[in-house]
Amino acid sequence: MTPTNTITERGPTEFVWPPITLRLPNWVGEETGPPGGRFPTVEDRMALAIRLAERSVEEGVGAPFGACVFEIESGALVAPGVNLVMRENCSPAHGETLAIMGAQQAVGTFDLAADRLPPLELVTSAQPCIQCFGNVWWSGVKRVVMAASAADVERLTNFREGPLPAKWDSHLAARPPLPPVEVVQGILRERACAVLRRYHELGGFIYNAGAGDKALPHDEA
Ligand code: AZG
Ligand code: ZN
Repeated sequence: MTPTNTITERGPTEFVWPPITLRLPNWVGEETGPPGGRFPTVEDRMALAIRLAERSVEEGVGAPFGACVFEIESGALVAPGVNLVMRENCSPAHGETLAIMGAQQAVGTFDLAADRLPPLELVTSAQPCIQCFGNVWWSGVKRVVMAASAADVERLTNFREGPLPAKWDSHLAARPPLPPVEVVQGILRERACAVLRRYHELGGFIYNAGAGDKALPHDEA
């Protein structure tokens, strides 16, 4: 296997591995406006997350998922995310995970529940998958707002969302000694499902990493 990245040589035995960088496409800023922009209602916030998913499909960037972290009270946008798995060759680069990572960089801490911060939420066009469930768990967001369910995603696209706990939302809602994460489901669900359906109709690739050369387009996945 030939590595695609270059290793910087420092000496005969010492090397620095290349940085790991994930860059959101420029059009994300066109959709979001600058950091701190206000999105007063939960529907306003979800409309943005879904628009990011929709634009991902239009731009052919990848999977139809968008998410954003907001301040719950003010509705100020902290960070957006879109799915960059294929574009960045990075299986963890789901929309929700990118939004959480971006928010942590924006506020300068790994803990989005830090005392100095206002309560923050993740607003996502689709229910967090098994990976993003874990990332939500460890992020410090106080609320998750979602549109399409994991069942919608699997039914409409054939993306596989992994074996989530049956009561995933109850696990978030009560998790002593950590504070609860409120879960709000079904906001603008039909609009999010329409984007998932569109991706399927356009023959969007269903990567489901782990399938190796058997990774197949949606109808055969
Ligand atoms: C996915 N599900 C969600 N919710 N978000 C992503 O970015 C995904 N990628 N694959 N399944
Ligand atoms: Zn995910």
